Amino acid sequence: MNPSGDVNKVRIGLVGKPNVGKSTFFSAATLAKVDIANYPFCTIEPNVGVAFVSARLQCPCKDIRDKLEQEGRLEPTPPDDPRQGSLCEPRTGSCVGHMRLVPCFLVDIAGLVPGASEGRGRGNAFLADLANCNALIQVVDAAGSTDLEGNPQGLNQSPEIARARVIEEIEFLALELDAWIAGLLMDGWARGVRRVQAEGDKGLVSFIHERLTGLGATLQSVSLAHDAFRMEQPSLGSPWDWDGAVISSLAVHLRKALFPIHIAANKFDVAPEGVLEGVEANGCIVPCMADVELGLRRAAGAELIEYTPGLTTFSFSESNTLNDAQIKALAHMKERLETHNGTGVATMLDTVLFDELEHIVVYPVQDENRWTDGDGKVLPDAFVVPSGIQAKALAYKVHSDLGDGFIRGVDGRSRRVVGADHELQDGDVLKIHAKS
Ligand SMILES: Nc1nc2c(ncn2[C@@H]2O[C@H](COP(=O)(O)OP(=O)(O)O)[C@@H](O)[C@H]2O)c(=O)[nH]1
Ligand SMILES: [Mg+2]
Repeated sequence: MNPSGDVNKVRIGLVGKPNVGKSTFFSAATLAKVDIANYPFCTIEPNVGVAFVSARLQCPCKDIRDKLEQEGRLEPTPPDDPRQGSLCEPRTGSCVGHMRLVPCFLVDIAGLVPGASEGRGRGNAFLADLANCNALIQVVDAAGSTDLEGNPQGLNQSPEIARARVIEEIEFLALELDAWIAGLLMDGWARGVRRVQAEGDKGLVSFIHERLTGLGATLQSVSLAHDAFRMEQPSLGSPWDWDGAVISSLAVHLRKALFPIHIAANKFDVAPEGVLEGVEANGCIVPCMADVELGLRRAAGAELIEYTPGLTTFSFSESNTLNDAQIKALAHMKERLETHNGTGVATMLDTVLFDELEHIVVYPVQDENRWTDGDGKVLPDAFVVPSGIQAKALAYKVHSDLGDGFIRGVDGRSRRVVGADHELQDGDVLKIHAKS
């Protein structure tokens, strides 16, 4: 899959049949008391929002504070500090208690209906939306309370029925993607196999690659999928003779390589116990309660409670008096939060961004001593980038001029000079020197 829009931001798509809680998940995850003025195109596309995800490591402003305190230049954080010690000045997102929030785009992709691959519903527009994301989360109804079209089937399902529905949902999206990929391949198959005659398997792989570049296929991913397919079916003859069924099974391998689908097992608060036992996915599976997360974030926004997304509890604000209905609703949410170890919404995004996509957070600065930008702002930028990114590639993400003129980097902690191919680690602070 490949990114679009702001190439520096990860784009995560939410997909699933109707009525599973996609829009609820989207609203909860994108509801933040932060200015989104920096993301103009989010207001153009109503289904695109910014979700703030907590960096896994403490913000480097912790190092600054520790050093200043040691040198006696700064008093320890007072207990009533609203920023709980943070010293940085994030341009986007925020940082409290050295917990730095970094942005990623979230897209609410409606339109998964049976036959999407044949053009039903939003058809190709739907599939193109999927291909435009760096990662996909399929929201499923873990309670089994809806059928494939989203029609309510009642709560209190047995674990067996709910599990069967969840498996059916997961397979349903996979089948649509398989059919779509198979269709793209069959379209030019005759032309493709002619190249096999001339170039052998290599020709086939590059034909598939060309057909699927719009889906973010790389030569390497296609080649791996092709090898796995050949291993599974070693005695196939020439691609000339492959029928639709064979091409479809090749499409399955390609789909697995191109579209890992991470599962948000939503409505977990009303799901029967053990529903996810034995359920398999081509990605991670995280139990979620999107509506609880939405309720908590709204209550926190209204300053009724203090709640940090991702945590397993919250506290009531002292300053606000609650009416009986609010107390009852919040007590109910608190109980659900504590029995299920959090709502799963923040965990889901954290897992997809950092484990599945293997991204890290790095901090480019202009002054390697003070960790500031040209205006003296402390650690203004936190970039979410693929793990193993090299110094010069990061320079390009900051600004193309900085990449073109790259001379060297300086590691903010060790003050060591690093070259263009220096690989960055999570939490690194880097100064980039470039010809201007
Ligand atoms: N019990 C429960 N209901 C939920 C949860 N998340 C969403 N819902 C409800 O599911 C219904 C469908 O939600 P919506 O976000 O509109 O689904 P979409 O069609 O997939 O976008 C709404 O009535 C939500 O309140 C959840 O975690 N638990
Ligand atoms: Mg919706």
